[in-house]
Amino acid sequence: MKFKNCGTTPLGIYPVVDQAYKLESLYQSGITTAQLRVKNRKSDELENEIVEAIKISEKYDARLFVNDFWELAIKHNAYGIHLGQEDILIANIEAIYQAGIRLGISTHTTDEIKIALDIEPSYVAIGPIYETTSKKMVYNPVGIEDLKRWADGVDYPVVAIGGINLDTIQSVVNTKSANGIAMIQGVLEEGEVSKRKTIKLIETFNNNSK
Ligand code: 3NM
Repeated sequence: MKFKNCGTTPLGIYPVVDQAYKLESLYQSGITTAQLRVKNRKSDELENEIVEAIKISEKYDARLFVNDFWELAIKHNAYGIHLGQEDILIANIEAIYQAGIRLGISTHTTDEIKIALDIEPSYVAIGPIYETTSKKMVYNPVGIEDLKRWADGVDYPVVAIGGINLDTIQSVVNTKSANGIAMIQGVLEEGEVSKRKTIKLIETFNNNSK
């Protein structure tokens, strides 16, 4: 099938947010890729959040991936959709492809990577690189060495995720394996977007990935 690529600019620092309004200050700080990951919301609120996130992202010409809600993402012509391993079993992959929407897939093991590669996605996310408290995890952290090893076998952009923040990012950047580095807590301070942290993270990514 081969899903569309995400262009030649690396995905870079890739924040994952639960509310659309947080995108504005991220994009103002230089972020070019983000994900809207909404959990436990009523359906009308959910759709509003998705519409709002797409609108803000278009204003900044940013690459927004909608987590899970692929039907709403198709309806509102999102740039991309991000799916986990359970989601790819139930989502209509063909419909996403036909809509011309990019697709990113989460993986946590080499077996899951094989499953993702069969779908020929726009990127493959590998995680959790480090321990994370942001999501209940049944997997051990992948670590830096396996990230490198696994990414070597992946002919698509790799997104590293899980426990990456200002303290840990340098080791991930040093692998030169990550086209994108996704994070929830890393860009936040007391639950709100920290422009200071975001700008530092972008600098660290850019200084080392040239
Ligand atoms: N997915 P933080 S880890 C949403 O490994 C998510 O698939 C992961 O949050 C995976 O940056 C994760 O705060 C949480 O650790 C990432």
